[in-house]
Amino acid sequence: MTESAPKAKYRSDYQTSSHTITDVNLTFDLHETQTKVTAVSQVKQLGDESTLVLDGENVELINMSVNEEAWSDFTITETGIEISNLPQEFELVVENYISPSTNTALEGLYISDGSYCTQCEAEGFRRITYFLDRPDVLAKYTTKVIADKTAFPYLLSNGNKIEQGELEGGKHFVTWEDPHPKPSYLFALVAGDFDVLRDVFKTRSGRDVALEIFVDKGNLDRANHAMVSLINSMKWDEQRFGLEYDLDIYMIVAVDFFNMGAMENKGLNVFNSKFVLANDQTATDTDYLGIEAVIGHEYFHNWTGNRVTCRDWFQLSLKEGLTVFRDQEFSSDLGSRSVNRINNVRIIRGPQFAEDASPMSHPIRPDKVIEMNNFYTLTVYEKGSEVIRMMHTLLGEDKFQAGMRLYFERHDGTAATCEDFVCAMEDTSGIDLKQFRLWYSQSGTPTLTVTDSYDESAKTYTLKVSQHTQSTQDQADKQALHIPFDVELYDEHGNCFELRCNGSELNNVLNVTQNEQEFVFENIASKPVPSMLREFSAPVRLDFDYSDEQLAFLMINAKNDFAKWDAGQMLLAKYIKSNVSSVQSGGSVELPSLVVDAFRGVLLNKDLDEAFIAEALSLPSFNEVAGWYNTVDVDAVCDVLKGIKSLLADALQDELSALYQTLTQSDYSIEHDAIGKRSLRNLCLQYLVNVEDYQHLAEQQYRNANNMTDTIAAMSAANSASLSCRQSLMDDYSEKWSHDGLVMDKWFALQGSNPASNALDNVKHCMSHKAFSLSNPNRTRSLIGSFLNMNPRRFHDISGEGYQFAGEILMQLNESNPQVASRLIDPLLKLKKYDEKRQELIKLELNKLRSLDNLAKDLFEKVTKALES
Ligand code: B3K
Ligand code: ZN
Repeated sequence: MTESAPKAKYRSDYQTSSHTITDVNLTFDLHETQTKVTAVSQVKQLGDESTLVLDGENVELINMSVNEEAWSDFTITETGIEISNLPQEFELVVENYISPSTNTALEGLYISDGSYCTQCEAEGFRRITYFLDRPDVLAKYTTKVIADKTAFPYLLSNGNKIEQGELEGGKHFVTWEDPHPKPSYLFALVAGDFDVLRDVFKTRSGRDVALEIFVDKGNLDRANHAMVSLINSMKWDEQRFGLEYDLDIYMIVAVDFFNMGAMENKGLNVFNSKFVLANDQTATDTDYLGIEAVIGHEYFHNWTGNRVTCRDWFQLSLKEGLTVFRDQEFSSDLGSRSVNRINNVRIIRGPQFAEDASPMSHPIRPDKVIEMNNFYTLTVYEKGSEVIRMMHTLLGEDKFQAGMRLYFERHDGTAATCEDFVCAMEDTSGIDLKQFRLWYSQSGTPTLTVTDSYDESAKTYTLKVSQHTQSTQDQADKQALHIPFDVELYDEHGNCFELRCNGSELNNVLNVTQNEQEFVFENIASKPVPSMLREFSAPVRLDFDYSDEQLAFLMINAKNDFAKWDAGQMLLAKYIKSNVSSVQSGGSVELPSLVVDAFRGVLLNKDLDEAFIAEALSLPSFNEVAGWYNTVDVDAVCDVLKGIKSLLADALQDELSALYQTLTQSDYSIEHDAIGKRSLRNLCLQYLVNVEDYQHLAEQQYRNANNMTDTIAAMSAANSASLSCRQSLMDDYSEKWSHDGLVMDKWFALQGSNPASNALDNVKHCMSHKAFSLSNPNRTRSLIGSFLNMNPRRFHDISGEGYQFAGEILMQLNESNPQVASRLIDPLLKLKKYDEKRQELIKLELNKLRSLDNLAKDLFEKVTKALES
């Protein structure tokens, strides 16, 4: 960077706004390169400062007036405009131009496949007009949109439609009014031609809400599941949280060019089409479940995010952690609680723990930010949700819901802080959360180290628990946290002991609050097997020296599925680690029969759900395993994971193949039971293709599949086992779907994760596929993202070619779409995890980026942190 380095903002520097805007009246005259925006704002000075500093980026000012008088007392700065000599209260009119068609960053107003749409969170509204673009300024919006009537029959914005009409020159207009004051990041506008799926939802108080889902022409047959999910979300929020929708209309628009998943704009959600469009021929079961979760998430934001919003962006987890918790509960109430929990825990133990250990480590409420978009992270979202979940564990459902009610009573219609939320929980429950608050300010992953001892004569069993959080790049000193530690003790018959601990009754959850603590359980008749950190009661690593027999025992006897699964994962972890050491010293991969038999037992257990069995038989990902090591040996870990899979496949082939046959379903349905059967059957296939006799199943399944889940499972099996049929399946699919980018994303993702030695050349070649475009974030993430994140062997190839390729792509994206670039760079930030040679090669690429004279602040923030590590 030759220009001055981007400046950081600190949480501790928060100051209230000098002014507020109570009402804003916007007019958009849409034009590809010269959209005219007129903003009429009612402004009030709040303190002593009379100069008004507005944010603005890439906006071209035409005119300004104050109280109907032309105003020239202003200075345009790098970050906005400073307007001076203003009265206490006034009407400000700003007229400016913006250029949607050249907006490749997809922030502010841009064009997606011919439709206009907006993305304003976090700080995109300033790319529309000069404004107080901060979440604690809440205004009432009225928005008039003008555009050509034929090309853009639908003109949408937040709230209710209050007027529409024809204009000269083939144009028309629609005016929207949103009665709920909101921050600028929740503003939205859409203009285009769509097919619309309509429905009505009757709220529990009897009001009718019009539901409208807008999709590209021809996609109506893919919008149904989104509508069903929306209706389920509205019902669920009424039933479980007592929260009702508050406008007469709820609109969702699906667009193809979108930087993330979706956006909760008031009354007008804009969605990445990936999280709306699905039918059995184009979407997998995972896609269906993803749509349900994201539709739910954005809907739940209406209360947790929109009605109560964030005071400043450092408080992001206030709305995101809480809303993720709500969407996880929604999915768990509608589907399988254990499978949902397993998948959420995998995210924490894999990529979230990796983020904690990376140069980007930060607490769920960050203290220092250069580019806010860089903090929409797994830590803020997923760990943020775990922090809410721990409060839920400590309080129980009833008190937690009472806390929610108090939170809304106190803060509805305002911009609040994380502290406000914790206070509401504390005040309703009477539970002291003083030490618990550290979860908001302390980064990193704590480790709980546990040892046990049994006193035969006293009939007591003691758990010694110590906690330690390693320093992170952002924070050297760590304190002891308040950790809810859920335990259960089993006797040899698999019955649970009643828990009396340190002299009082215990309802499973121990409060770990000190660096070292002892918990003595009384009346324990025989040495128990402990089940610990049940339901993953805190986002920590557990270190306990379980024997193989104890883990195999828990896999059978634990009372809940999550604990069974976790025991299986711990057993696998032991043998992944020991095999990695053995492979490193020239040995081969081996598994004792106890391990194989334990998994055979799970596979044959008729009492278990199929979906659960599939999870129990799934090995941890490379990325999760990498997190167990300071320096990861890429090839050894890949060899071991592959080796274990082959060993299990070989030993269990009869059981796997029998199950594969029995689980065949003739019709496709997205009932949870049917999804579970498919996922177990496809897991069997994934194993079986490692045994020569069964390799034909992949192609057979591909040819016979009547739904996308089975198609992709067949291709994925062929891809990961490098079967000879792989190429012909890939070609067939590409021929069938190359007109549809969204469906091709699955194909691009397989190309990215292809384990073959020529994978990088293939990936480069795929970039000229007619369905690929680097300007589309979904395509980029599918192909390039999966190569960087899901292809450890080829990406980390010691030649450095993978890193160089990443560097080149990042340079292009730095100019066109810094937000997408900044997501993509994450694997390169973890350079310290690899050997010195690889570290040097990665550094080379990071330094090239660092020396660009137009490095976007998104990348600047990450690259500098990584180079400092
Ligand atoms: N609130 C948006 C995310 C905005 C990301 C800005 N870079 C979607 C969500 O979390 O619901
Ligand atoms: Zn969210």
